[in-house]
Amino acid sequence: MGFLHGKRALIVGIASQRSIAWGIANAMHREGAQLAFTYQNDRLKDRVEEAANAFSSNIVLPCDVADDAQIDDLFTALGKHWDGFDILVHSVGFAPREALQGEYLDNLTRESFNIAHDISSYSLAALAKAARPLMAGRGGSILTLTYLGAERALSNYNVMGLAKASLEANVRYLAFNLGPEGTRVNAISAGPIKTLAAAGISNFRKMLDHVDENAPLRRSVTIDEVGNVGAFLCSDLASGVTGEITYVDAGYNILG
Ligand code: 0WD
Repeated sequence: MGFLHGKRALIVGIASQRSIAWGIANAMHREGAQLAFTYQNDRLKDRVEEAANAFSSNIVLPCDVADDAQIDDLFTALGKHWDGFDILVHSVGFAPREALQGEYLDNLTRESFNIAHDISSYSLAALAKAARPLMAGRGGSILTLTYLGAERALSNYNVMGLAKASLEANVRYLAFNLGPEGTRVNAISAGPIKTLAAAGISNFRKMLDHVDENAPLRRSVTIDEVGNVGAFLCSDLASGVTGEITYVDAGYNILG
């Protein structure tokens, strides 16, 4: 029996089979969790239905996390399938493409700042708040995805680095707030992986090559490696862990 047997998990953020959320869903399914999925818009609906089929789920619901009404509708609809659930995976990030190239100040605008923070950080708290009635008191777990650019100034990551720093603070404040009702909140800081979101970052290939050559393991990581740690963090095996940022990056973050 898998270590997530009997758990119900909502996966937000699958855009393709290369998505980190796909790797997480795969590991959680393998460990026995029942899964539900959301899709951002009609363009992604087929892809997400494909994921649901692959992971034996028939719960596929729309949710653009920029829209409060869609967030409310999501949990009303989910509540019709499940009277409660245990795991919320937030694998969502976005900043306007022009903000993810060149020097930080060159392409920074109030609008790109607001969008990056809204979609990449606020949405975690918005989902946690709306999910609360269905998650409270079950020993549940919330997981999000961050990146080293939250802590270090990295080329091209720019305003997304600020949004990820906000996301990491959000993890700590949510952990503090939701701990008394038994819900844990953690993040994985993943090394670079070639996904659709990564393709929006200028010179992403160069970052990936640098990790392949210099990380202690002399390679980058896979979505399955991130998925395995995500499944562990959301399981009862990690029942004492909350408010943490766990690196799954082949050790790259320890380099000076
Ligand atoms: O190297 C990487 N790929 C890393 C990614 C390293 C470290 C962290 N991350 C983070 C990302 O910042 C993000 O938070 O992991 C998370 C997942 O990213 P991913 O798996 O790399 O990217 P992708 O497969 O593109 O999934 C992100 C998805 C979106 O995809 P597109 O490509 O369509 O933007 O986030 C979803 C969307 O499906 N998304 C939204 N979902 C609902 N509402 C929204 C939205 N408004 N915006 C984006």
